[in-house]
Amino acid sequence: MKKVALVTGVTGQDGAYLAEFLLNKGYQVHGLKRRSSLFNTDRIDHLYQDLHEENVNFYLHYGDLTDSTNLIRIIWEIQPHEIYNLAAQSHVKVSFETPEYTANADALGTLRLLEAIRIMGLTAKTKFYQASTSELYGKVQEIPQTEKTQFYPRSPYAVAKLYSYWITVNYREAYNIFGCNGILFNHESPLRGETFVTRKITRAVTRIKLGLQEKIYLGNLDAKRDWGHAADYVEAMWLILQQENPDDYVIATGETYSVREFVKLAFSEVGIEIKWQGERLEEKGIDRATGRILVEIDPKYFRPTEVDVLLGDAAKARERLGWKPKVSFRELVKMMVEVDLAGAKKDLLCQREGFKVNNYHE
Ligand code: NDP
Ligand code: GDR
Repeated sequence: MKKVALVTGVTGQDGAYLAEFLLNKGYQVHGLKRRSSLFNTDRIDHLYQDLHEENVNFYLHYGDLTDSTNLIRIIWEIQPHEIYNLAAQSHVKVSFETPEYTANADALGTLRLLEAIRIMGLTAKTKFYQASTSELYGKVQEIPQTEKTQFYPRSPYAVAKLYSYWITVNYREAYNIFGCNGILFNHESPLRGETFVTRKITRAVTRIKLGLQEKIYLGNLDAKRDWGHAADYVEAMWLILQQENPDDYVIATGETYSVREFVKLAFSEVGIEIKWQGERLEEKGIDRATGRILVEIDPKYFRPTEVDVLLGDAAKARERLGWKPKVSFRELVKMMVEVDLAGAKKDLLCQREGFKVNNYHE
């Protein structure tokens, strides 16, 4: 009998890596995807299986975390052994602009899934993974952060995720659901959404290199993050659900770098050496060789409340799950730059052939 998994957020960065990982492990994978006016399955198109063929193991279902009856029906139909709740409005800055929707999807969405498990009598069968986040730590209470560090969320996103963290713990204690939180620190990849800072930087750097873009506008360069690779992190999600007892785990690399350091390293990957000049809003990143300004600050990218430093201690995951990250910070930056450089070269070709190319500053 194949194990059956439901992955919400399957069209996102982590959903794509996790679906592939589970298929390789022999699972039957069901993914929840939202209806959209454009195709939104780019990240998982390579996993597509024709439903008319035999031995299909990958299915997509239309759904939304704000729609209880839809979730109940899908869970009832597929009777999953494991649910990975990765769906979320996952952009911290956007959550300040859409706080109510963020709470609905990121907080109540989790409750809807847990309630579906409970009311359909699946508590003994269905294990539940909640995509919790280092954003829960928010305003720094302790460095490094462990499973025991106090939470202090600093955005509507993080507050919604705080609810999800605790409702998962509560359903574990109240109803014996095998519910677990992976408290994952930032993880990136070439599949990262273009408006998160790492991908925004690697895209811009490669486009600047090829003359497709003049400069990049960023917000807070001082913010420090513990950045790992998404493929390593989805393995941790799976390991968390394979343990004898449900528990919560920090997943992190144990290294932290500033946004400024990320920018410098990404530029150096394409042979450009950046020097910094000026302070705060006036700070600029200048090409040492040509004197051109390549990085400027735009206050619109600052957040009303910021998370200054994240640095995780994944000792518990190391000891109990046998998990450790494989990809280093340098390798991650290099890999993201390489993939974006290939994309930028394609765009350059299109431009030369007369197609329009967009510049992204978001
Ligand atoms: P993405 O933003 O790349 O993906 C989010 C996914 O959720 C997409 O598939 C999106 O669909 C879907 N989604 C959004 N809203 C809804 C909704 N209302 N109903 C159903 N689906 C919805 O995020 P990541 O893959 O980076 O992250 C996965 C999860 O892990 C998220 O919950 C995130 O908050 C959390 N997390 C991420 C970390 C990271 O560093 N990446 C760190 C810690 C936690 P669509 O494609 O249609 O937009
Ligand atoms: P984060 O990721 O908020 O940590 O949330 P993001 O990449 O958006 O920001 C990281 C840091 O960079 C600073 N920053 C900018 N950020 C963006 N997006 N754009 C900019 O131009 C810019 N300039 C500076 C930010 O202020 C911040 O300090 C991610 C998401 O994946 C969450 O879903 C997840 O929970 C956490 O990581 C862990």
